[in-house]
Amino acid sequence: MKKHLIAPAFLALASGIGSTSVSAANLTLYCSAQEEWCQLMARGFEDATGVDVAMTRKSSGETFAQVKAEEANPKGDVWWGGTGDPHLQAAEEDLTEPYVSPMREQLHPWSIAQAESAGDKTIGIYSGALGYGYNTDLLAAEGLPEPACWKDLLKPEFKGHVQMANPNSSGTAYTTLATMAQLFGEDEGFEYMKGLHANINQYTKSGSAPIKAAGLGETTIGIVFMHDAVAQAVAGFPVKVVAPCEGTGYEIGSMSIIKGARNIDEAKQFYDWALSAEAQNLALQVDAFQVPSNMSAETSDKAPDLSSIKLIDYDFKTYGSSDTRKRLLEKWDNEVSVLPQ
Ligand code: S7P
Repeated sequence: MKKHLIAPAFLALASGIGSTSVSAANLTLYCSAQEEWCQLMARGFEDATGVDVAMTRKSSGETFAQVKAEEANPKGDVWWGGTGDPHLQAAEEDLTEPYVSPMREQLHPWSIAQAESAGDKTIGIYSGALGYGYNTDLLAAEGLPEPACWKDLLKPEFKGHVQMANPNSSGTAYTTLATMAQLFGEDEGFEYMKGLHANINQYTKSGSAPIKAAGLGETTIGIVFMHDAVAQAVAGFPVKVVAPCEGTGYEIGSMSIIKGARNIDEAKQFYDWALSAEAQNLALQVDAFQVPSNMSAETSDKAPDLSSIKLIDYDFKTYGSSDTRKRLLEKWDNEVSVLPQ
């Protein structure tokens, strides 16, 4: 389809008609889901519309920081994917644009609730529960007990065996921090993060990296969204997925149009398309096991069944607010990450 748009421009130039060329439309997409899914969404939109997409993949916290840094001179048009908290913070800080898509009636209530809580500056595109996964071969080889709860990860025998991302760069890791603050209360939640720190072998930049490392046998346990752990098991790695016994937090993966988007028409076109069942079904081609927000989109039978997991009533309004997110990250930087291991 893109070729069809390029053809008139080429013919006009070749025949010397007019001084302005007909150029293909463009979209700059910032993507915070997994790389393969980001690529597929970019190419899928190009195929569906003929709009050229320049896509950059970065973690959720990193993309938030980029959008904030570019506030005076926005370069991105749409931010698709990544945990909802930094999208909510971007909405509060007026970095994103309100838009009410005609596709809204096709969406689950949790997706629309996300939009309504942010003055329509963001919307839910998928959801998924936090948990962890472990390498069954490594665990057995090390003679370690099977963990089933969050608190199991604090046991001294797991020293050096646990990996998670840095909550500043990663939405997954911020969800972990916010989950502990809600599950155990803020003080006890920070005590938990300090205890966990003693067992951490590495804080990665990307949220899904720890379970990829577990699959490869580079760490025993990775704290991630459960769907990212399922993806490793489905890919054939010896990974067991755990829904922690105390209960757990979850994400509403989100999408926002960046304020001052240079290609606002294409941004809205992408936004509407990305909410369609057809676009959301692309997830199945890349083993993305999140639950889609379009009620007619398919959920893989391998996706974690959220109705069977003990989910906390995650307070997106509070933990996605600018004050709370900044404060918790600062506290983690000052009180947790600096501790000796
Ligand atoms: O891999 C998919 C996923 O878990 O990644 C997103 C995540 O926020 C991006 O990675 P970071 O943790 O590094 O920010 C989630 O939204 C998504 O489900």
